[in-house]
Amino acid sequence: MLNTISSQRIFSGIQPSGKLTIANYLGALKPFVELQQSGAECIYCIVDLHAITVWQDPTELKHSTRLAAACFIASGIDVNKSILFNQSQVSAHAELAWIFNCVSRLGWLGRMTQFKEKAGSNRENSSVGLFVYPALMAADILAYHATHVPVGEDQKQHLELTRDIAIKFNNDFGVDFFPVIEPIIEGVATRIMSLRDGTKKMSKSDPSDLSRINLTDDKDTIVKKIRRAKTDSYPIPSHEAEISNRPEAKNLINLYAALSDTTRDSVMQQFGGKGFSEFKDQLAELAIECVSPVTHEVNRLMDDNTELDRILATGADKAAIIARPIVKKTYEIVGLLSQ
Ligand code: ATP
Ligand code: LTN
Repeated sequence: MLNTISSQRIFSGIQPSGKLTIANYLGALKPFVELQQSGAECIYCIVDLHAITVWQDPTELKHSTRLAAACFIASGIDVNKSILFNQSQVSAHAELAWIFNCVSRLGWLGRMTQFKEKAGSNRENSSVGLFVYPALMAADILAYHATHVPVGEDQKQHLELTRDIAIKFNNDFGVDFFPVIEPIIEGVATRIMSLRDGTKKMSKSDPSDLSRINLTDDKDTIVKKIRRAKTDSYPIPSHEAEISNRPEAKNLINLYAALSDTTRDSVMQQFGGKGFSEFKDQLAELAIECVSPVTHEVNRLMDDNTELDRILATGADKAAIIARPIVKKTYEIVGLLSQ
């Protein structure tokens, strides 16, 4: 897939809702870099407007936004090849989101599992922004007429909604204006699970720091977190058939496969029948090998906020040049008078 899409426009986003994790790296940043290297036009966005759909401390939000930018660059995003910026600096996102709020149906948004999970039992008290989150996400993508969107498995439903919004807009107004996007969800790392609970996805906003490996964790912390990762009392499975009701074992095997660029099968061939202790030590080594160079570069970049802010502002200027005429044309199609 990756080498057949060099003439397409890629868009994706990551929320600055905490410190980026190894799941964000394997499920998003690593494929983002591969796409950049394939020669596709790539636009990557730190989606701060999405982050504030749940409470964010203002000082921490600024820090997390710069930290996310540093993680993109440290992972290999070259700001001279790809556009990197934060969402709130390009007003096209919020403007188009309003139009899409008027195109989306309440029923569509009410079916979104991310909303149900994040709102939990306290739905009445969740923000309206959290409910219309997917319409803003559609605006992010369609403001650039992006064609392909690399994401982890958890975003599949939101991308289907983006397709529905594009189709409904085009039908309602009798135009062929917004593209029907293609998701890119590939590889073994599209759904890395929590280290504390193999049925929950690893997430940067999980209250437990032990549930994840952050891209800023040092070596000792990584070793500690992997040693403490939940497992069961059986040996490591040897076949796919033995893995289905063992979510924690499956997750660690997946993580190992993703970090060593191999398949689950070959990991099971190597470790099947053994205990978890030696496996965990080797897994920790692989995780350190992956995370350490990124951490080192992130720390260097975070010493210079002015430079990070300059990079994001330059990216926002480039992004706005693409998005502005698309929003202008959308207004015209809808019948809004504008200059
Ligand atoms: P939050 O906890 O604040 O919801 P998150 O850690 O789930 O955040 P996002 O910013 O929502 O991360 O997602 C950024 C990208 O990382 C998306 O493409 C998403 O699909 C991917 N991603 C997030 N979690 C995982 C995971 N556990 N495994 C693989 N990919 C993931
Ligand atoms: N909803 C996504 C983040 C996100 C995104 C996007 C991803 C916001 N806008 C546009 C791809 C394209 C998430 O929670 N991971």
